[in-house]
Amino acid sequence: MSDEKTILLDIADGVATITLNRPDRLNSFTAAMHEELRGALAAVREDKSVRCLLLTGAGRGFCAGQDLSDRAVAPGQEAPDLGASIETNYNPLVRSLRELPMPVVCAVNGVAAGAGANIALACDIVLAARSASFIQAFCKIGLIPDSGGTWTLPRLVGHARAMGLAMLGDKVSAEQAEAWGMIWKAVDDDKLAEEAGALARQLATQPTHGLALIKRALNVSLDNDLDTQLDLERDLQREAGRTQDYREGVAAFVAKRAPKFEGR
Ligand code: T3D
Repeated sequence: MSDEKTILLDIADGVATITLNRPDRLNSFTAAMHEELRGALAAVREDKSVRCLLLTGAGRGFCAGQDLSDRAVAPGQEAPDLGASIETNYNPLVRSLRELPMPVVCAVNGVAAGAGANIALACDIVLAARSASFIQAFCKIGLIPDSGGTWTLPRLVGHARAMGLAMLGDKVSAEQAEAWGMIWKAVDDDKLAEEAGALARQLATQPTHGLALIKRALNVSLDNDLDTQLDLERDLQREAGRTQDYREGVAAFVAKRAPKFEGR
């Protein structure tokens, strides 16, 4: 076994970049990689200098979901408890990304399959290289979309497309994903790292607390009725109105100068 890190973490200019790093297995997940990723996400949460997370993959793939090499079951052998794997690894990961109080940008550098696709789609703003693709590969091995896929997909692309993608496991190109509203933007392959980095650095200069409140409001909006959402907006706006960044934003507007947000 190699002792190379399966997760790389780099922090600079207010941006934490996490790179999935098992390129020879298309960055598919092992239990050890999940553990390293949990550690990296904890470090990101604790580092007050971090105001945006950028998630990407090393090599030609973004992530091919669960590493299937230890999932083959010999006749007579008991099947692994996939529910336990989901509970321990994938669900906490998706919750972490959704709950992280800062924008999470995903730069999908290549194929995103199985849980890899749905982890990408759990991020707040998804850019994908034009050659990248998204595959709900689960149905091809008798599984169901996990990592929030059955929740996220219908919300992004509607019931009919979600059902087709989940049952057929067809490959969706980055451009198709953009056209369907599944992701923010498809970009030329050789521009992905540059564009995603610039976007993440720009977001890291913005009112981080305010962006986290936007994320909270939008992440629950499709499950709330209008009254509930109006009440939530009132509460979150009250909180936003008490931030230093709101003061700075208004002061800068009135003084006709560029704001300098501190993220609090
Ligand atoms: O088990 C649990 O804990 C429950 C949770 C499950 C969550 C899931 O994600 S289930 C779904 C698992 N993922 C898949 O089913 C996708 C499997 N991979 C593929 O279908 C294809 O590799 C791709 C469509 C993603 C890419 O195809 P292609 O032709 O570009 O690449 P390739 O040649 O298939 O893969 C390159 C190498 O990566 C290859 O190894 P080799 O031949 O060079 O030694 C391949 O075996 C390896 N690889 C790709 N995906 C996985 C993998 N190795 C282990 N696990 C993988 N998921």
